[in-house]
Amino acid sequence: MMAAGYKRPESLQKRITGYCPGCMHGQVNKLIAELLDEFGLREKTIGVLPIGCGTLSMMNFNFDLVIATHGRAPAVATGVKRSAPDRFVFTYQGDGDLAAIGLSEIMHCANRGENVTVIFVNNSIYGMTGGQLAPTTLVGQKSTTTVQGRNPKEVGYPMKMCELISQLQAPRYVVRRALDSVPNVIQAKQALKKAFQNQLDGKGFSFVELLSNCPTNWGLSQSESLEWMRANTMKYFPIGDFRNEEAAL
Ligand SMILES: Cc1ncc(C[n+]2csc(CCOP(=O)(O)OP(=O)(O)O)c2C)c(N)n1
Repeated sequence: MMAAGYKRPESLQKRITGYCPGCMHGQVNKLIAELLDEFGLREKTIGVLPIGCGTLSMMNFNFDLVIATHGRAPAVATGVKRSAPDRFVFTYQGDGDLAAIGLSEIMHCANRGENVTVIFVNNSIYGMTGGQLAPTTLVGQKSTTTVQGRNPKEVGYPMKMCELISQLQAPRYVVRRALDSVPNVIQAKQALKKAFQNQLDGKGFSFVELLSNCPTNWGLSQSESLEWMRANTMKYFPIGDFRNEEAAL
């Protein structure tokens, strides 16, 4: 008899992801798909994808999707959710998409307290386009547009999106987790689960930031990139709960 092992979630297509070896986008895809299966939401879900490596998720997810490029995902998600409130609606966005091109959309969606879930994959670089500076690139971190490392005198300091969004009154759940280790991935899944449940309960806006890696553009192996995250990214962007309220404001 075969031992029971891992079963691919129905919410994932039967294919190998197109992500670079060691990139955690594939892990995030898997966590979302597992949760949609666990909640029985696959046929009720409309995911809103960004521009960036997150766009490639369209080939991995096995449920309805809209692609809203250049940071417009929170605005499109607003329209989808308001016109079809019985659908489960989430956005999936990188840091260039969400914190640069789409800064206005995310802030206003959060400020309106829309009943959607935003999943923010922060790898502190523009991954898809070849490693340019992002709003979240760390001070001193090299990118193809800051070859000497980020200099705050020229391009400002890295932006902390959880801290900014949690200053607003309406958001219900604003948390940061990291994908550097198995225990932290399990914590990330718990946070996504809570954010999904909030939407099902009609509680309003949830924002889950997941600190991630980009081995290709950081020029590191997977294990080196995870070490680098622990030594650098996670120091500047502390994991934790920035807003986690039981009662709606
Ligand atoms: C108007 C416009 N500007 C820039 C781009 C190029 N572009 C595509 S993806 C991307 C950045 C994506 O970076 P991020 O959101 O950090 O996601 P990642 O790929 O790292 O997951 C950019 C700038 C574009 N396609 N159109």
